[in-house]
Amino acid sequence: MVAEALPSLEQRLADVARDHGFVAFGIAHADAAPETAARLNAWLAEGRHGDMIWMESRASQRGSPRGLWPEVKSVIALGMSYAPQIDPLALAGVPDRGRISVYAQGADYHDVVKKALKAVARWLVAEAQGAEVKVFVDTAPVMEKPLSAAAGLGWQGKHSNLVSRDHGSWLFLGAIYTTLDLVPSTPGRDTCGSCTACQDACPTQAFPAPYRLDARRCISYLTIEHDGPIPVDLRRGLGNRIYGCDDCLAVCPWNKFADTAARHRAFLPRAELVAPSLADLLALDDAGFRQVFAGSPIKRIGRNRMVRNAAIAAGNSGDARFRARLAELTGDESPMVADAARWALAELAS
Ligand code: B12
Ligand code: SF4
Ligand code: SF4
Repeated sequence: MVAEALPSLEQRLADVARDHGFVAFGIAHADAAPETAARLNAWLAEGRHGDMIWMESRASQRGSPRGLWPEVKSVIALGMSYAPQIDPLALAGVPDRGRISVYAQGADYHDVVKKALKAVARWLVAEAQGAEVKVFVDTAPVMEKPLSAAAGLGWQGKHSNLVSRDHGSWLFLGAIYTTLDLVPSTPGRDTCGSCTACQDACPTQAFPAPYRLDARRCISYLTIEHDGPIPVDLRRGLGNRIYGCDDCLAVCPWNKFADTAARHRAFLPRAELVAPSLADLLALDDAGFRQVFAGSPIKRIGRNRMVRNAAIAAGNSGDARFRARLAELTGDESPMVADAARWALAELAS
């Protein structure tokens, strides 16, 4: 009797990843994206990372998997869907509400993706004796987008994020580095063609060229990462975006193929984060902030950045009802909140 061949390790790994909520899976050799380090270094040399000093402090480790871990042979790239069921741009015309980017309306993806990565990695270690693994999502010095493209999950679009034929712009990425020499997948192919929709949609002209982002002008950076006053010339461009921005992602034509049913249930939006009232956000103190944003990735920006962002959105609203609260905030203990409130009052007066 002929024994039936077991599916390959790579196939079983893909199946296990799917069981743990990953809808996109691929494998790349550790040296599959050799141009990445030079591109990262050029970006850093131009200062495009702004005050994200953590991007430059471990650049040699970030630039290539072997820079971080010399023994790594393969990168397993994984994607979890957070595809929205409603148009992320729908709130653009509702100025007394704040817009929170889709990725932050549900549970914190760092927790959800990390837990699933660890489960997949544990399976691999048990299955392939002697395999060593390290798991990463977002915060480690790992270039998740070019590695995912090399592993066939999609391609880096002109907005620089990974676009998938099946899931559009809406994948969280994670990676498992391993000492195993796995069979690589076919790399993704750039299918942007002559489209420029993402570049044209950016409210703050944050793309000096296709595929290149100047983070210092990006609303995601300004509202989340940047701790200080937001440059005055960019404040109107924020509109009512108070945490992150989805515009360049949302206009991508490939989203029409995104399978919204593939969204991981942890990323279902929390009702209070879909269209929060600016009046409520302007009223937040530290304890109130922690209560509303517990369990959400938003919690890490703290009350001051959130109220700064809400004050700028109030200034952009044209709604005189915000004046009284903004006047109170001009005396806020946080200088950046007070500054944003003064600017907003002047905008409303004009
Ligand atoms: C720093 C960072 C940011 C910064 C800078 C973003 C950026 N584009 O670099 C800020 C705060 C602005 C940001 C914003 C967002 N981020 Co972010 N961010 C990161 C982080 C931590 C590192 C990214 C990085 O390495 N940047 C450095 C630059 C140099 O790398 P790069 O963008 O890949 O640049 C490439 C191109 O410039 C390209 N290139 C250069 N020249 C040329 C020429 C040609 C012809 C070509 C083809 C390419 C090319 O080569 C470079 C190297 O690959 C990653 C997590 C991680 N560890 O990877 C998440 C990550 C990229 N972010 C993510 C998300 C979701 C977002 C937001 C959508 C959140 C939001 N809604 O507000 C926005 C999107 C803004 C945008 N258009 O990029 C996801 C993206 C998932 C995906 N599907 O791609 C990631 C992967 C987090 C995760 N684990 O899921 N982010
Ligand atoms: S996230 Fe918004 S601000 Fe940043 S590049 Fe995209 S459209 Fe521009
Ligand atoms: S909007 Fe157009 S150019 Fe931008 S990533 Fe999507 S297909 Fe590419």
